Amino acid sequence: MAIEKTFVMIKPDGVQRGLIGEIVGRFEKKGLKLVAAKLLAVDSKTAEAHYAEHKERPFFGELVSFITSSPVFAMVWEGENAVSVVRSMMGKTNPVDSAPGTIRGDFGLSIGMNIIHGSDSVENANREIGLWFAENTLTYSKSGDVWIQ
Ligand code: DAT
Ligand code: MG
Repeated sequence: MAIEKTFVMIKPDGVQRGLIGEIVGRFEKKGLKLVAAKLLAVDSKTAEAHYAEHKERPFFGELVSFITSSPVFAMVWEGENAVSVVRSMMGKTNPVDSAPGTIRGDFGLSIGMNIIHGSDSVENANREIGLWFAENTLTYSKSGDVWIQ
């Protein structure tokens, strides 16, 4: 058993297109547990820190201005192998290459506006949770847990 936490963000395009409920519903139905969530306007400093690994890439400026252009919905999800489970439910970085049934495969067409972010490793998840949620994530039991884990 490896219970992990992962940072997930519905990007401005997902929020504007009314996909918060659809995406949250997928993770809930999968059996992951929501342990933190907030809708927020992102400042450039947070966006740059979040995407620091891409700062030399040609699309970095575009990425930061996209993420800061309109509110995002930030969350932390917990569960067995949560990091890789969320990544596989998201689909590939480019929605055009993402399989139907994945979030990007079902809802996206553009690599720039690909709807969702999910941490790509436990190490990055811990770093991102620290960056986005200075307040603590919650610890609680759900009555359905016994039927999932
Ligand atoms: P992911 O979001 O799947 O982890 P990533 O970490 O490689 O992908 O890149 C972060 C984001 O940057 C990605 O969601 C969309 C944007 N991006 C990546 N490659 C790009 C490219 N070639 N052109 C434009 N935007 C890109
Ligand atoms: Mg990434």
